[in-house]
Amino acid sequence: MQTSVLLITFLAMGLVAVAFGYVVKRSGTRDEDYSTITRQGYLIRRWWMLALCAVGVLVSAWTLIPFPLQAAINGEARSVDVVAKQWSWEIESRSARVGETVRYRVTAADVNHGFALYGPDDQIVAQTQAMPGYVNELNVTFEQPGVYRVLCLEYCGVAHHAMTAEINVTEGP
Ligand SMILES: [Cu+2]
Repeated sequence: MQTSVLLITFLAMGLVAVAFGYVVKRSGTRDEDYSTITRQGYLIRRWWMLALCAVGVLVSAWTLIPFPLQAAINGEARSVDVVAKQWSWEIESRSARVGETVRYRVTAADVNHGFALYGPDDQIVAQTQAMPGYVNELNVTFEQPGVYRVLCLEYCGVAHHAMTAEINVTEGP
């Protein structure tokens, strides 16, 4: 992966250098009337700009509508208090059902921690800061059964790596 990225980078740099050299070689101090070319260029630029704006608006709308942090709550969410402290998690309930929405109310007892929830496939599902004096609410709708892991995502001292917990998600009503 790293090697491919390096090769692609060098290739792209080479292409830019060739294009640059070509332009420098072709440039001169000839006096010519460029007005038709300029007019054409401005026309292309205007339409290109409008097309890019349209694409930008469409892509933004398409990707922001299912905004992951504001996952819609279908019906009731169950509140679960979470307190982070050096170096463990105090989680009111360590189980949930598939399809259930849990509202984790996350705070910290000492220093800043990071509450991160990883799914059974080790992909991050949701995360929020755990801060003393604040309660951050994180709505999570569990979509697949299995063992979810809570890891601390904010370096909080020598045993930061040991700040883990498990949440069991099971199928059923
Ligand atoms: Cu921590």
